[in-house]
Amino acid sequence: MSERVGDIGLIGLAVMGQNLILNIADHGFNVIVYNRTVEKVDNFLANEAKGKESIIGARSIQDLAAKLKKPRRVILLVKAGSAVDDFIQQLLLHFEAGDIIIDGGNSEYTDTRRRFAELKAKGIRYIGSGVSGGEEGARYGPSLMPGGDKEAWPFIKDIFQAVAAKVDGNPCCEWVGSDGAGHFVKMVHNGIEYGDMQLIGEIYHLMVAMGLNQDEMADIFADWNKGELDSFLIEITRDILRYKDEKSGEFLLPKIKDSAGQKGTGKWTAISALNYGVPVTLIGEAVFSRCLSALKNERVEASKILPGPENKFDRNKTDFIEDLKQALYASKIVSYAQGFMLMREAASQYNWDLDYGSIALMWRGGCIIRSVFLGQIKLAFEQDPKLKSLLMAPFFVDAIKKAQKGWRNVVITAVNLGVPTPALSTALAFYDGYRAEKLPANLLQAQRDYFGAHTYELLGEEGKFVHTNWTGHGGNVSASTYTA
Ligand code: NBP
Repeated sequence: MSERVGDIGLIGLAVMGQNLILNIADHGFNVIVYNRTVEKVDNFLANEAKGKESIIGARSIQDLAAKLKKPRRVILLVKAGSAVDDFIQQLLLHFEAGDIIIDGGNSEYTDTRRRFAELKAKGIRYIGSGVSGGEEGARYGPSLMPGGDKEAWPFIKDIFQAVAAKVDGNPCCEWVGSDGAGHFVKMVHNGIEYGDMQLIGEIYHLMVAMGLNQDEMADIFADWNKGELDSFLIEITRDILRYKDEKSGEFLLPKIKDSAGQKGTGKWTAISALNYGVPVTLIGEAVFSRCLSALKNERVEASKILPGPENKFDRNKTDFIEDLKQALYASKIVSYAQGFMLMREAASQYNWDLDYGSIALMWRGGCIIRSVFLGQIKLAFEQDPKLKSLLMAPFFVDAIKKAQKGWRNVVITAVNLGVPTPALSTALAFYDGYRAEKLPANLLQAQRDYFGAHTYELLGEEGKFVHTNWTGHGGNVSASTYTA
């Protein structure tokens, strides 16, 4: 056997890296493995990878480069940020034109765009790939969203599609688009994950307010998981609700501190939405809700001072449970519609030729937001690849038509009970705004013109900006130097 035995290299022996290596090896590829702290290579080979001849250790980047077949292919699964740049610099000392560097971490797509351009100039093919599904996904089939230098795709396609999750035999991995497209799509995926989790949290909060016990709640989630809401997050919510602490024999969930953490990808999605002017309101609310939850001490103090409504839950429980299901489903449709709007806008800015049906398929299995529902999204984009919004797809028009009565009941009830439902409510507000032929922005434009001479357009005379001297003592000069 030649010394160059490695089909692919993988740097980063933490939870994701170790599991992905085992997955790649299971599919018949030789993997050269390396880690900054080199003892972890020895530990990994002596434990998790013991007896697996296709997993080969490297003791330096030079050693790794020497063991890889050409063109060399290496995946970085290290902490996002400077660690990625550091490894790229080290790899450049030993790699040559045509070699392929893949960043599988949660890098910001702007970093990926920068690295792609820098490496392109050096002849290195760079890929930024979203990897989703956590530890379990990495081990047994993640959702993979590769983007960057398309010339590299034929060299990694077999490995990526072999290790990816499969739905009906189709791999949850396809080429996404150039430069940062893979990481952008992964970022939106994570944002949608924030949204889905927040929606489920609000439904749980309402169930508590209804006086349901945890077994009843778990049964409802188990039932919902058999229909259109069938998804990984509904499934784990059912299991979390049923889970009892071994020591006490009591439910664990109520004992967990209600203060949420976050790693940043939801925030990046909301920031991108603001930057591109796309109303991704649900993910925004999901991020802010985590921020509000983190103000635990302040909330405890406020709970003793700030009064809420006196109302008690007085609806028929069975009916309201059905309403909750409809509210969750309709809000989810809005959230995904918003996420796809954001991807469409970024695609137009960066000239990415995104295939939205294929993205839905990539998310259909292997990742945290995997669900039956994504199959319907895939179908909607297959039927009309130019679909402006998911909300306009006949299937979803019909779904919301059926769901909206229950959805509105839920938001009204939540307001009456004083239960915060920012995600369910913003989804409904977006829906009503999106379907409104007229919004009160005419008044807003008049106000802007009144105080700042920002001008406005008259209906039927679009493109012609006029200014009115509203008070009689203002000037007739309009502001052209800035917009607010
Ligand atoms: P971590 O994100 O915890 O990163 C650990 C790895 O990064 C180790 O190999 C560590 O080397 C290396 N590293 C660090 Br930390 N700082 C470094 C530096 N300055 N220079 C070089 N190497 C450095 O690992 P993970 O949880 O397996 O995640 C890997 C990537 O995948 C991340 O980008 C993460 O965001 C992403 N991701 C994670 C999940 C998940 O569920 N965990 C899911 C999807 C994506 P050392 O051993 O020498 O400290």
